Amino acid sequence: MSTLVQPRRIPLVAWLLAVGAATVLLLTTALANPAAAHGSTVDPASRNYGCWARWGADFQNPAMATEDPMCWQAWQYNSSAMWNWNGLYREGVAGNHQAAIPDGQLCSAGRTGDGRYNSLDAVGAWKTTNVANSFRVKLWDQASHGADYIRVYVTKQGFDALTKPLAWGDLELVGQIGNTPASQWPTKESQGVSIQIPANAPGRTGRHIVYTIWQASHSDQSYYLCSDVNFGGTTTPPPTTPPPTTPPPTTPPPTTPPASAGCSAVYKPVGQWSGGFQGEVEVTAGSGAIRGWTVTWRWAGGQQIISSWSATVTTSGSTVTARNANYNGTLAAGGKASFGFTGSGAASTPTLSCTATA
Ligand SMILES: [Cu+2]
Repeated sequence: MSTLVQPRRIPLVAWLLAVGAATVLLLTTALANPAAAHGSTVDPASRNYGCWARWGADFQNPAMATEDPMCWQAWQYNSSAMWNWNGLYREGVAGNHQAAIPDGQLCSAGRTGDGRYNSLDAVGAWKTTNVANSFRVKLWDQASHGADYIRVYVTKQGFDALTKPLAWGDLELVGQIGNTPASQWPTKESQGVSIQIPANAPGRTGRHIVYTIWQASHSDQSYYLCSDVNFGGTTTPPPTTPPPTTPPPTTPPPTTPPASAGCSAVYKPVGQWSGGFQGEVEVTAGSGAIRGWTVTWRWAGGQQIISSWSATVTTSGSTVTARNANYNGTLAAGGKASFGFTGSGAASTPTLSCTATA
């Protein structure tokens, strides 16, 4: 920017007043918009956060063109997508993410920000982070917005991220958290806070895309973040897993049959959108401990399960059977477990029945 030069024809006092007014205006604008920092997924890194972290200090190095060509094209297209790695959001979506963002534009949040992030939709060999099938997504919230919810999706096995633009139909929900104010995010960062969302994507191998939707608790601000991962990679060890549980010492068989080892199940609608919906089922053990549970119901309107988590869900005709996952079948008397799913068709509240294994 050129240095300020007093224009000749304007009297000095008028000029000073004009500059003063402009300064006040700038300050007012800055104060009205304090959340200049926002956030992103940093591990596995979002596309633009990763390009910024790897090359921000050396972004004109031509070696990037061969060593990291997807980042190179992104830097060439618009470097502000990297400098503003924390600003990949839309406002006013009102939860209708699929309506707001066309297929093929998921990684740019529907070409948000006047197209600043369009290069992130490019299909190709983005650098990946190695992850295990059970992994965590770390989200850094620089502005301490907190979250109404965070949803983590992974592409289905068979999706080819090297040749196919990402579409909503390629994704399965594999992890999520609900309303979590920033004060409850566990890690204080140099700026803001961070949280790790557990995700479980069984059956995945090789290259995939993790897609994270962060609904910030800050007006209606929704972040859409593509992270490229490699399942089963070997350069980083999988996250620490608890040691295998040894069977408990032999206990004498109970002399009386356990008290009514039943269970009950309650359906909770989570959300719905055009042509689909998401639900959660809470299972509660009866007055006795149980070692497993099965929840069944029938759809009345031709609904189909699209994806599910924390239970093994099978469908036969209109009948759905959900069995506990291996980690949430054992419940103490009155203990609770829950599982979730997304479905296609009209949202409805099914009548559930629950049977327990004592
Ligand atoms: Cu923000």
